[in-house]
Amino acid sequence: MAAELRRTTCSRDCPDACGIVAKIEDGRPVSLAGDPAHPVTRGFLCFRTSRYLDLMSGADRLRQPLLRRGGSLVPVSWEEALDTAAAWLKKVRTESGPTAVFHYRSGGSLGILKQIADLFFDQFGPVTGRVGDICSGAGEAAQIEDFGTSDSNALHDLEHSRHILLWGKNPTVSNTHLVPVLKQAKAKGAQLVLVDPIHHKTASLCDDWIQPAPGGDFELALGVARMLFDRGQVVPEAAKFCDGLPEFEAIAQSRSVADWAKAADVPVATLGALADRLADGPTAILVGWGMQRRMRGGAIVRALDALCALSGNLFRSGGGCSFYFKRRKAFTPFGPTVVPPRVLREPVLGHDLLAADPRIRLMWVTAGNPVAMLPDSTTVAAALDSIEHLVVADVFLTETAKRAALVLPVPSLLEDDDLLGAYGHHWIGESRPVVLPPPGIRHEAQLFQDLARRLGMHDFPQDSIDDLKRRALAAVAPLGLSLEALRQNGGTMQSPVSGPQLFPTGKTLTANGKVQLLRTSPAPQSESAAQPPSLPGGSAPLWLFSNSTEKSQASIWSGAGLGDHAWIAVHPDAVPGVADGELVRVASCRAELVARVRHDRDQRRDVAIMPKGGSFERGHAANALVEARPTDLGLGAAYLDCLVTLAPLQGRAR
Ligand SMILES: Nc1nc2c(c(=O)[nH]1)N[C@H]1C(S)=C(S)[C@@H](COP(=O)(O)OP(=O)(O)OC[C@H]3O[C@@H](n4cnc5c(=O)[nH]c(N)nc54)[C@H](O)[C@@H]3O)O[C@H]1N2
Ligand SMILES: Nc1nc2c(c(=O)[nH]1)N[C@H]1C(S)=C(S)[C@@H](COP(=O)(O)OP(=O)(O)OC[C@H]3O[C@@H](n4cnc5c(=O)[nH]c(N)nc54)[C@H](O)[C@@H]3O)O[C@H]1N2
Ligand code: SF4
Ligand SMILES: [Mo]
Repeated sequence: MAAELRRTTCSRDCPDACGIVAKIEDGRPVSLAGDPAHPVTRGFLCFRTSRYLDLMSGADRLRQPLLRRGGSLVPVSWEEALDTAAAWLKKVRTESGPTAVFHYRSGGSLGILKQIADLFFDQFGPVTGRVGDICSGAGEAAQIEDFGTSDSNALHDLEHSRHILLWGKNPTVSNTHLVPVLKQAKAKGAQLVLVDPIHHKTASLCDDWIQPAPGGDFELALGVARMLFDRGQVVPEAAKFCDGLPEFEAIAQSRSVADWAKAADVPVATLGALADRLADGPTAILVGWGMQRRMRGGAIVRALDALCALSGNLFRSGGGCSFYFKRRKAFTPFGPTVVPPRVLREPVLGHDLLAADPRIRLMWVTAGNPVAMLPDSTTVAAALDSIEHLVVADVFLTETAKRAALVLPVPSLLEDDDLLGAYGHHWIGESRPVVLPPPGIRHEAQLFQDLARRLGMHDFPQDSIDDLKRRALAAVAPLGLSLEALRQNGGTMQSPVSGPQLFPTGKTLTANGKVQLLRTSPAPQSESAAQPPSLPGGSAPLWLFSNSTEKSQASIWSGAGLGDHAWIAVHPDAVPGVADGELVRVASCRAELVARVRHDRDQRRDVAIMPKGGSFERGHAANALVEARPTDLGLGAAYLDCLVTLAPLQGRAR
């Protein structure tokens, strides 16, 4: 039979929302490629999704509902699974009220129809909800405070930049399809600068690489701000379009340039060079998501917003301070429709679950693996284990699903049917099943429709998937982005509600249209983390980075995975007497684990790097080490304010 090409859109929690072309032979997908016609995907996929077919047919793939019986999870029919879920939901609501139910939805799929789950729990309850955002909470809150929104100029506007500052960003790994845009900007003369305490592949793309102390970005930015003020590089109109200018200037003037530079651990000349690049605009600042996962994360992003505004780069093409592309902007939301009567904080979820009074009796997890991915995995795992009815809907049998009383299998990203916005560009995509899911799998919207019928929820939408998509596109269909138009355009169209520039009229979206500058200084970075135990023969405390890796999407690994031990990368001088490849004890104020050392001469001596998404059960999880603490703004999680010590394993086991 001839091969057929079918298109869909990647729904993973990734800025790129790629167009995927699946090659189908005899009804089976045989290979995946990037859509060459998609203006951002440009014909290639990342490591993790190009190998998705292996995952889909792998051992951990869920193929039918599982119910806990006599201690183990056994396959059951959908009838039984949904009858059970409905009975539990009813019982808990009747006996303890709807707030004894907690719905936790993470970003495993960015499909907009996943909001149906929120709508379901609003209508069933309202139940206890989640507040905060461990992913981008601090940065978004910072930008909303400063600019009234967190969104960006069009992606390809970067081609008009003279300088692009990649501030704490590693697009080679976590935003792959930005790389060709950066290369194009470079070809047009732009200079690229990376600001990152960690050396990584993206450095090789850049003209300059600044390696500040971990979390030293606030001091670095304020030192640059002071230089802008001192050298007359603040644009004269700044006083008109900013509120809080005297207060911000007072922070900048509170220390000498030399002091700021010392606190950031960079040479004074580096600050001057950055100030010059900002003054020689258009200069775009691309703010990564990593460094706002710190106690001072909000303040750091606010300082970068200020640099952009004061140097006159906010309202111009080729400029901007881009943290996020507002991926839901084009869609009419399904939820939230009510203010939840009670909330639990995502960054400290383990604690809040255990402390909830009245207690949570039923927790429903949609598209997340909190055991592996939330800080302080041990407490999260204990909290989940304490719940009477844990229901998990997922594609794979994750560490969270393994703890569940009921597991509901949902379509994989190649079987799903949904709409996607992106947080790395302004295109909208449709996902359509390129292959039918196995018979034991049900679309997540249909799952809630079936459940709603069982529970007599007459207001819950029972529309077809296509009609749900039409509802989501209701506001943009009159502007040309209807479902039909999307299909005629190969499943991808530019959002009609996002233009080339975010602030084309010189006004922000704050109440008075002005930039609201940061007015107070945060506590020093040195106060951000609890000291780890001092281990005999061990290292000094090192800042633990748990960064994205090419081969995994958070806890979902493609390819061979981590093997017996997670790796931990350090400078060869960081841990005395430990050779490359040796096993070490890694200890934080929370826990201890064993990992295999990788030496890397390009790293600072005060850092250690582990993968972001290691397994908790296998002792690979950085999150076992990370203390659960909220960021200064937006209830993000301060994942990266974690100090660890490393020491050789006793007996030198290898
Ligand atoms: N391959 C892959 N891609 C992904 C993901 C994945 O798991 N795997 N996850 C996706 C998700 S959920 C998100 S939110 C994004 C994540 O996007 P990011 O969090 O931006 O991803 P990382 O690649 O981990 O890059 C973070 C960078 O911030 C740097 N950094 C950390 N602390 C500091 C600091 O104090 N100062 C400075 N200047 N830099 C600092 C780190 O060294 C690292 O290079 O990526 C998405 N893309
Ligand atoms: N140490 C450390 N921890 C971190 C980070 C870090 O940088 N360092 N980064 C944080 C960030 S940025 C994020 S966003 C979080 C990510 O945390 P999570 O969102 O919990 O990450 P995943 O492990 O990808 O879990 C998502 C799950 O959703 C499932 N899934 C996929 N599609 C669907 C679907 O359509 N429906 C349902 N029901 N399930 C689906 C996937 O199979 C997967 O198991 O991790 C955070 N944790
Ligand atoms: S995970 Fe990201 S880069 Fe990879 S295919 Fe999906 S959208 Fe593209
Ligand atoms: Mo994220």
